[in-house]
Amino acid sequence: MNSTLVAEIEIMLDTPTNDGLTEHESNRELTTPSQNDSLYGQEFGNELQTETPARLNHTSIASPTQGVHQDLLTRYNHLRDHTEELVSKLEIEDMVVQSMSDASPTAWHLAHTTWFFETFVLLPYKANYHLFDPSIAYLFNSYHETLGPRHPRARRGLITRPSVKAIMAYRQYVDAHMRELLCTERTANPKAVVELGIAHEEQHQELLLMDILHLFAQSPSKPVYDEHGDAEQSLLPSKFISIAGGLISIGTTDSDFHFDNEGPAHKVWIEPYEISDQLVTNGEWLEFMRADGYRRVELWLADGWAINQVEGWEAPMYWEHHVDGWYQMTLRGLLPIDEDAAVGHISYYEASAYALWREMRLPTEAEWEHAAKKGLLRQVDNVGWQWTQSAYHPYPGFRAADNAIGEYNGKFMVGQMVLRGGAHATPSKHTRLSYRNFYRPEQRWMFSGVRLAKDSCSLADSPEKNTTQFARDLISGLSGQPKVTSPKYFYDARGSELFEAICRTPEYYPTRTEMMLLRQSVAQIVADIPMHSVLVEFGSGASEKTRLILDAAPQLSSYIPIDVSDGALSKATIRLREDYPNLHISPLVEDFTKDIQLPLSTTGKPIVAFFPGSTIGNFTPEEACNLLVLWRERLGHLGHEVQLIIGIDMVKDEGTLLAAYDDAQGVTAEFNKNLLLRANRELAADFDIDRFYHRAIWNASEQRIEMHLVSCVDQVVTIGGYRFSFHKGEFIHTENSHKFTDGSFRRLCEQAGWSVSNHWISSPISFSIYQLRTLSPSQDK
Ligand code: SAH
Ligand code: AVI
Repeated sequence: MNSTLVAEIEIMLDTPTNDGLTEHESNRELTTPSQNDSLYGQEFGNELQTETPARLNHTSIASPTQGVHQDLLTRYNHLRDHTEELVSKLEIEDMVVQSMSDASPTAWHLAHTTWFFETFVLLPYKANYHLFDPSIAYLFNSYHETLGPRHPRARRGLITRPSVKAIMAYRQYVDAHMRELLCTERTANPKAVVELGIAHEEQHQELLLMDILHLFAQSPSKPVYDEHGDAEQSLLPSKFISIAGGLISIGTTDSDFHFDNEGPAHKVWIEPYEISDQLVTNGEWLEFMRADGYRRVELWLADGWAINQVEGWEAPMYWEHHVDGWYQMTLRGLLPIDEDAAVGHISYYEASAYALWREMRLPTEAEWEHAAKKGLLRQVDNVGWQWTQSAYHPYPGFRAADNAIGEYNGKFMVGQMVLRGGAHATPSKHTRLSYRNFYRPEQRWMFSGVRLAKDSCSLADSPEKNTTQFARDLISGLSGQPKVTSPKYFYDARGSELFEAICRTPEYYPTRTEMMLLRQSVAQIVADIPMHSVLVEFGSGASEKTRLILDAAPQLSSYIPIDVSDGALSKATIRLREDYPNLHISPLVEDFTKDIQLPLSTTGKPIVAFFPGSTIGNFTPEEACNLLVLWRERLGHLGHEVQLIIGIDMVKDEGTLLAAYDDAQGVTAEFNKNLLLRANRELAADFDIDRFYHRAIWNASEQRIEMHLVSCVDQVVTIGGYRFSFHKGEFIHTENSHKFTDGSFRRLCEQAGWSVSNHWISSPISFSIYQLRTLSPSQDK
């Protein structure tokens, strides 16, 4: 496999003990004759020369206490066992054949990975270590010219001796010495190089499967490697996620093992974009084929078109057309195409043509990493590697170390494209969100798929297409009398931060009161939650209240926070994933008033919906009723049982209410005005926020607090080419916050078809939590 398999290890050497022993293997010699035969699957720098251990200086990998490396030993054992498990499914005859020059025989992988440990760990670190066989380096050293003569890559399939049996004996010999080394107290610490060796062999585990698949695909008998092997995952309906542009940071800041090409972390400017949460499917690819995508020159990059012509591409690699339709060679043998599975074995050129045909594009690696770190993507690293439209180049600030490793990286950072994620064949825990895999654009024997992206429709770019929902809603809301806006637009990243700041003001009692009530009553609240329930939260924000539920209800198996604020959602998701590693968290950036599709994995599981904060109060009674009906119908159809735990703010004295919505520090005022600033930022509007002031009033007849933004003067505001005039004193009605009595809330529930099964009220009476139930579909006649 190709990723720069060079950890941030600085190995400074002036007197190598084994002169010239370096490794650099390429798995990707070019297949087209016009291109030179430089190999680009970099696995290890040619500069990683063995040396006296005392000279090893590991810069970015924390040194453990020297001595017995129990953790490393366990990982080493697991690694080596796993490789042998992978090859146990093969016959000896499968192991020596090389099906193309990019691929290597299994026996070669087995020996080469072993040679790596022998050369870079045992020789420098193990006293009195004797080479198993001095001729091995010539055969199984992968790459470097500087090492002197080596066996040509394209002729690895001609190596029948050492036999597979002898190679296995070589593995055992090296394993025995490695185990001894890792169990021995030492002064020099081999951890960094062993880590590298582990990552190196993990890459070969995937390569081995790629190469076996290629080999088996050539065979008329279409052998099955593993009939129970990793199935291509079936997909849920995919959707595009909108992500705000701005200055973001990518690259690793991790002190754990990583390759040097993953850093340094640096800033990247991205424009607003949309990215699919899932990969393109075989079914979608078939549509491209039916639309003659492979024959339409206008969709293809020039170099891609040339290869397409020469090789006569008409489908992804490993697809075969039979009388009854398309089949695909897989590790499970030749199978009919599964239209719901992700398409694989796609070259960059095909991916790019497909994206163009869909009038989209591939994501840049910055866009990919940003979305993945926010936790917004599915099929991140367990289905297929995903092409990005980013060329593989050094990150800004990347400096080749002044040893040969650094030199090696620099020289391979050209002519290849970055893939992100990971594949079903990638060993688990091998990849990271900062991991940069890379291949040449024409290659397709790896497990490579496609994730689409597109530019967000910008109002400034296309004034006639006011396509963003915010623009449409704002323009329509300001066109009526009185002028209104939806409170859901408060919550961009800044708005969500301001809401959290409101919750900390002394005047805003609801959050504190509800938290206290939850703490007091949580045992009762969660008492009826069945095993393996799914917690679905509407308007989850920072998910702080949720933690009380999660802590008290370990029987919850998954959590689906839903929020329009992707900023708040992604921050909360990252923190929750750290704190609740066993909980399956699937965030959804959605408007919960819409008909949201929950992941199919929730089907049949008991659903517990959570709607705290009295956010229901931000809807008019009619809207609130519609919302409760929608959830009853939708959630009721998915789960056997549904309950809704909902927080309700109660009617109380006007002074307390007004103070809560007009706090002395002005945080609520800033929250309210942020709506105008958001319109300026996202829609190129020209609100002068100093010409509006925040107002909160108690509307006694409707039993609600209203928030307004009042115009201080006569003025005209422009939004995306539309002009809105305000006269002095005219206001935008930005939010309602309805307050309830026990009676008014119970009536609402009844109207919406929910029954109250329990409720808890704060003392003094200020805030309530209700547990509502609906009948399961089977009971619901
Ligand atoms: N549940 C949290 C946050 C309440 S603030 C708490 O109780 O403290 C309201 C949250 O609902 C915000 O995070 C906001 O972004 C989200 N929200 C408001 N309207 C929404 C809508 N229509 N769809 C999805 N999320 C919405
Ligand atoms: C989210 N929602 C319930 C809050 C409320 O109290 O209506 C929003 C808010 N508006 C101003 N302060 C807080």
